[in-house]
Amino acid sequence: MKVLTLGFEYLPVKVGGLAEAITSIAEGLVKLGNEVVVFTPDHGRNLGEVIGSIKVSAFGEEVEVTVRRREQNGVLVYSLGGGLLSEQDVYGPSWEAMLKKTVLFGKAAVGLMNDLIETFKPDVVHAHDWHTAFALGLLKKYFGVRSVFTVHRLNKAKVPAWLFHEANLSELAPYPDIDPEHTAGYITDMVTTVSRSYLWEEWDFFRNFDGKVTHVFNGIDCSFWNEELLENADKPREERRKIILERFGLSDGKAFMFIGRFDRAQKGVDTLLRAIEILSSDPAFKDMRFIIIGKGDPGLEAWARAVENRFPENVRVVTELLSRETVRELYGSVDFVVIPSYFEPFGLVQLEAMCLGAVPIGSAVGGLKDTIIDLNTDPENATGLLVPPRDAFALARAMVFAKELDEETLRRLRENGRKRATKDFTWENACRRYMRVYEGAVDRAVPFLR
Ligand code: NHF
Repeated sequence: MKVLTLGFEYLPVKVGGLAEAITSIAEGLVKLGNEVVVFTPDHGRNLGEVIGSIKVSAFGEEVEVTVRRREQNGVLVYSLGGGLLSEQDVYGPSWEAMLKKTVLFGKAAVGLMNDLIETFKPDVVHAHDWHTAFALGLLKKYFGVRSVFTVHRLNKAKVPAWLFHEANLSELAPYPDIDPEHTAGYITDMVTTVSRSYLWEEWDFFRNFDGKVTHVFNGIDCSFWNEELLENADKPREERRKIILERFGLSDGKAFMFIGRFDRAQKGVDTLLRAIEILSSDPAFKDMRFIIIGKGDPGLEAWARAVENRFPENVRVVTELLSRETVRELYGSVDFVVIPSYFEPFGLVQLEAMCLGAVPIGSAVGGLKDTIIDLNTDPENATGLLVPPRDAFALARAMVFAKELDEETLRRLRENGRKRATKDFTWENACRRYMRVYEGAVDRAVPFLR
């Protein structure tokens, strides 16, 4: 098939997990014999060779859009620059500027399609997340192509209707404030999201498109997250743990790690900090070590530092950016990775951990619930532990329980986890399912069959 992919992030441009997902899907589709073309804003990166330009009128002026093209692992990537499309901050510098960027991207996408249509007529347009809503609407309007809209994370924000007028999509904006991800879902042929549990957790949104909604799990590429590539691959795991803890100035103990954004809306570092405070009065605490990696909200950073200062023998907070190799070394050395998210459409950390034999302890939400098999529910196939979200006491209890697990159980959890990450959640599986979605030959989320 000929697939046109639309996305605001495409590697090497990366803000979060979105870049990894869109790129892996595009490349995976190529491996399965599809022709894949990507349209993405250039975000001031100047990637690829300039092949032409398009004049677009938007917001009362004429913008000269530069079209660059590169081939990246079999995928033809067109990046659109000029005006706000060259703004370095992918989702900035302000909400208004970003909204204008999404409109400009949509209009430029039509210009580019006009140039390509005689040589590349897509069978399907695959749009990722709401930033591509205007592009999707316009491509649908002018070229009538079948389309799929994938939600990686709901944004749940409204934008003023005049943006739709400005995008030449007045017919999609009958009210003053419009939710663009709702509009995208409304006009597209199929709507997907990245895990089954997230779909049902957000059914209030997805029910609006009942009949054309399904999930496609993301995957993980274990070729990088691979134990054989560790610096100390030849040493036993306990030995590696000792070395890594020492590197962070900690003596040996059961090691728990958190890696992620310090935010108040999703990643739940506050739940972990609270759990550590609760644990500090437990006798088990003296043998527990916590490495907390991330940054973001200044209040949460200050709280994390305060916890570190209070328990310098047990807690390390790392706010500087670590190389992927260092993160790999950590996954391959610590005992547990804690993912206390309030919600998680799919999540990558738990699978990266599983690839490298770290046992995940995650909130029972979204993709975490779908990828981690809980020890208390299915001991034979378990890959980790699930705890209720936003519950510091439950997390504290789970961490003490984890600390006491015997070697044999730990070995089984690791083994199962590795298998699950490398066999069940591959990008190839994801792409095969997307191909069925493109053809409409896929099961749907049916509320009365739940
Ligand atoms: O993995 C890519 C990513 C997900 O859970 C993640 C998220 C955003 O929040 O699909 O998108």
